[in-house]
Amino acid sequence: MKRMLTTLLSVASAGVLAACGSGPAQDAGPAGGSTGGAITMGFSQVGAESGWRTANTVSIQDAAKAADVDLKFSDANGEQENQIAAIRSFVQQGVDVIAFSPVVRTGWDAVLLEAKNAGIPVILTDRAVDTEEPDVYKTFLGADFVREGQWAGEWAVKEFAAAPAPVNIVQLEGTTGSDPALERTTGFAEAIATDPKLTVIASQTGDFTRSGGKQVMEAFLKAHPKIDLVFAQNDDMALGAVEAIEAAGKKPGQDIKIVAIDATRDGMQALADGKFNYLVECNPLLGPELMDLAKKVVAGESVPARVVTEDQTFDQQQAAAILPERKY
Ligand code: GZL
Repeated sequence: MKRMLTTLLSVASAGVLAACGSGPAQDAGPAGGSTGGAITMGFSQVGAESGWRTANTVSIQDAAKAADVDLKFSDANGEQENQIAAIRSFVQQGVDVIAFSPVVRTGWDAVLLEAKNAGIPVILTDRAVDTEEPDVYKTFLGADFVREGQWAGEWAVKEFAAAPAPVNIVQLEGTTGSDPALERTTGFAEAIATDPKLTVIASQTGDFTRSGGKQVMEAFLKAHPKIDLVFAQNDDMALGAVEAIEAAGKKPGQDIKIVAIDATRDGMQALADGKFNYLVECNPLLGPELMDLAKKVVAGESVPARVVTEDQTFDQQQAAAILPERKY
């Protein structure tokens, strides 16, 4: 089990979270609900597309309660315009701090400038943005997605070292234009480039959802008679791929190996069951650290520009031991 050195801090896993995949976490109510906490935070969440997202939402809502932060939580249902509208609403309401997980990397300059001009600090969590505007957010809290992709690729190179050429890989990409999809693709490609017999023969977005992963994998199986490995950029798409592979009469984890990123409970179960072969964790429990950063930012304290969470990896042997205590 590898553990990436934490560049700045590890994210403490806090709180008992509902098992992933148990349906979207209850919204904390429409933006505007408040309970008179020490500071008010407007949070715009991507949506409820995956087990990871559910765990992330619960972590943020639980941490806000524990930190006495009034949380105005908005679920964007995967749409950037909904996030932009929510951020504008938070500015109009005069919240103390805005935090959000940007569904895609681009298109945020105008609304981030509006928050800056209103004197409301912004924190990016989970995903980063591309912007030319200086000082439009105070810090980024989240994982190093390139490293996650590299770890998945490094495992693939080792796993297929003795295999004959070609080793055909299909890639299930996350949401098009999102930070994790772009960077995990980069990291994985860099790692497998060390062994030319490993080739990505097909790559398509499954939008980080189980149904998306299943649909894309069904098409890949029809188009490609020899697939040796699936690299799925999250567990949910990998679990959808398992359904497609089994429906095609093949054994996931044996006929077609699977490496995925997130390591949520459902993914860890598939790893323990031998249907996945390797998992790279992306810790969703960002809530406690986000609240600490928010209080510092509102108090005018300086915070690091980038706060990278700790990741680790799991193989099948480790999965069975980990499962009983897995909180998400
Ligand atoms: C990663 C996060 C990704 C997860 C997916 O930090 O943005 O979005 O890997 C989720 O499961 O949908």
